[in-house]
Amino acid sequence: MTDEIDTTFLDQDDALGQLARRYLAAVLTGDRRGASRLILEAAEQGSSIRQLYLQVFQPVQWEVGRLWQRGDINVAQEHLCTAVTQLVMSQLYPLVFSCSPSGPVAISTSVQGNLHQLGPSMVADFWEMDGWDSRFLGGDTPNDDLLTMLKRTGARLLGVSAALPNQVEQVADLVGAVRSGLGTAAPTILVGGRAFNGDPMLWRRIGADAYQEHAAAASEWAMELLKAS
Ligand code: B12
Repeated sequence: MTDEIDTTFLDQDDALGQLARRYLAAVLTGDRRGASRLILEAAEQGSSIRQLYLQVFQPVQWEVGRLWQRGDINVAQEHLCTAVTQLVMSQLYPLVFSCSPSGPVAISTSVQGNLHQLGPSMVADFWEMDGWDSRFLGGDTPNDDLLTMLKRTGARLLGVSAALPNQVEQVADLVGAVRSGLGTAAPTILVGGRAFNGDPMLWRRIGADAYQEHAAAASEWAMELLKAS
């Protein structure tokens, strides 16, 4: 019997699947320049940001987690891969910022206690490319300070990420604080991340407005919100 730990996330057999395997190999041998070059060349040759994020960076990061869980790589190697991916994503920002935002403010963050940043940063970048005036706050944002920022910016959309089951309670607290602190001015609250993925109704029980599984779904869902407003 195989379970998640024995099944690679890098099983796609097309050009992007091959790129993902080469990118991971470059990072694991410490070749940051090579890893960066692979992605920038793919972007030049027409791969979109959405493809590179969801078909290269995301499965590579998941694979890194699997390799770590198996004991095949250590935390230093995971840190290197994550740091390179964050670096290369930032090299793609001229493309992410190629259109001026015309929509309302959308904020994406990891909930207080959650140190995992890449998922909500991808969500923020997709929203930016969709025309939202998007802000990514990083990981472990204190609930009180987030509330202050929501008030100051008049954000219409808040995306909150939780990676581990024990972070869901923090999201519930945040949802409660946003609703009681902002009343009718509260933004629409979308939740996501690994902690929500196993239970598609969990978002409802903690009082959020919606849940989406990945950045592409979060983007499509938020487009509908924009159209409806
Ligand atoms: C990198 C990493 C870290 C780094 C993060 C650094 C950083 N700057 O981000 C560090 C070292 C801090 C870390 C710490 C820990 N980690 Co960690 N980590 C990872 C790893 C390898 C990759 C995460 C990542 O970048 N994923 C890539 C992104 C793109 O994928 P994603 O997060 O799933 O996001 C997508 C969707 O989920 C969704 N989404 C995410 N957020 C949101 C938000 C909204 C609003 C929406 C709509 C959608 C959405 O859209 C995203 C894009 O499509 C994962 C493996 C994995 N499977 O993810 C483990 C993993 C999540 N970590 C794990 C663990 C156990 C830990 C620690 C507890 C380890 C420890 N003993 O200390 C700590 C906990 C820290 C904390 N308090 O949060 C486990 C969790 C297992 C579980 N029980 O669920 C994993 C799965 C590894 C594993 N295979 O066992 N980790």
